[in-house]
Formats: sequence, structure tokens, C-alpha cells
Amino acid sequence: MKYDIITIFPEIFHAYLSESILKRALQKGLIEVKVHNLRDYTKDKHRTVDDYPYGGGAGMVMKPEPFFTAVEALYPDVTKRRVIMLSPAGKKFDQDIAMELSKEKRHLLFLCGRYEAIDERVRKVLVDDEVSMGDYVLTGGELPALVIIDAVTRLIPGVLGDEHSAETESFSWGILDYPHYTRPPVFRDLVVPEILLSGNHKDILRWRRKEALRRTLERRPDLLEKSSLSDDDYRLIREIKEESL
Ligand code: 9D3
Repeated sequence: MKYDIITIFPEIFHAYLSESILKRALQKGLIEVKVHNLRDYTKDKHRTVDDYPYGGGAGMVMKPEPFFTAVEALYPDVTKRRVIMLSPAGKKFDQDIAMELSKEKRHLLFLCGRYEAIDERVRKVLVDDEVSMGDYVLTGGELPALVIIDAVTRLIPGVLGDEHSAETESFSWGILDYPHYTRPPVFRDLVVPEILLSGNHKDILRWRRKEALRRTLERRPDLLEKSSLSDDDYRLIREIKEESL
């Protein structure tokens, strides 16, 4: 996968991309990331990227010309690029979007905004998808671009080791993870559930499934409605509900 990022803060990206799974994906040549400074595509002496909003109001708006110049210089052929604008007004990012992007044949080109907004003509003409990270206010699109690159890269074949690749589908099974423990068996009087030390694999699997269902029921009941549950899952849910009587 080839990713391009257009930003006025190119230094933000290096540290995150040079650790762990993304670092290895880069080394293996499974992904390529190029970060471009929007100011390099300005023509005036002060390398201006923003201006006052027409119609007045607070904050500055990012000018259209540098974005047009950058996108068209990098990918003059519209069929070879998929331009993703990060914006609080976009569609909320989720695992389904990550999955869809991971299958994309075009280069992914991220436009990161700062200030109040990007001139609407950029969205109208250049942008294929407008994506948000969720309903909270950030300072710009740089962290969202990194989040998308992270989530999409994990789905590219060969990026994760085989032990993890089942994980690829874990959000589409759609319930929360069970609680995890490691050594020591007692830490500050806090004990590991006995069943996990029992060696009884069948019982452990059923306990984990039950605890996963318990958490999902408590924290994310919306996920349960979408996931397909087995007869035994319904039995476990019944047990959980009877425990709290
Ligand atoms: C007053 C309206 N604000 C929108 C909620 C203005 C505004 C705040 C912050 C406009 C842009 C920004 C900068 N944020 C992003 O560029 C951004 C973002 C976000 O703030 N939240 C969630 N996802 C994203 S993706 C890009």
C-alpha cells in the first residue's frame, strides 16, 4: 500500500512510523509512506496556507491553491489516487472502512487540515472520502491520518505474523475481548481466576466467552445486537443475568 500525507506539520509522522508493526511493514516493503509539506506547494514569499473566511467569523480557512497544486503534482492521474480528507464533518472511521481501504488499489492520499476548515472547493473537486475519528475536537487531521494508516496496514496480508492474523476478523465477530492475566498468580492480594490455572481448556474457553459476553453486555450492548450469537451464548447470557439477581 502506498500512502501520501499532505500536512503543514510533516515532523509529526516519523516517530510513530518507525516503531513496531508499521516499522516492519515499511522494512518489508509492504507499505510506503511519503509525507509532504503543504508549504512546499505555495508560491508566495511567506508560504501562506491560510486566509480569512469569506462572510466573516472566527478562525482561519486553509487556502485551496496549495492543496490543488500538491495533489495534482503528486498524482496528475485521478484514477491512480484516492484522496481522503480528515475532517470532524466526515463519516466516522471504523473497522469496516479500514477493511475497505486495505483492499484499495489506488494510492491513498491524506489531506490534513489545521485551523477552522479547508476551503470547500478542495472537498468538492479533489476529495473522494471525508473521514472523521469520532465526536470530539482535535487540533488537526494528522493523528487521524496516522490512526487510519495504522488500522489499514494491520489488514494488509503479510503485515501481521500468522498468530495474529485471525485478529483481522475479531471486530467483525463483534464482541469485546475477555479479561487477560499473566504471572504472578497473586499480586497485592489480587488473584488470577482459578479456572485459568486449571489446565482445563474447554472450561477456560467457555469462561472466556462468558466474561467477554458479560463485558459486552455491560459496556457495549449495541455490539451484541449486531453479532451472531450461538445457543450456548444465549445460555451464558442467561447465567450472567441470573448472577446479578
Ligand atoms: C466549531 C466547529 N469545529 C468543528 C467541530 C471547528 C473545528 C475544530 C477542530 C474544525 C477543525 C478542527 C480540527 N480537527 C480535525 O481536523 C479533525 C478531526 C477532529 O477534530 N475530530 C475528529 N476527527 C477529526 S479528523 C480531522
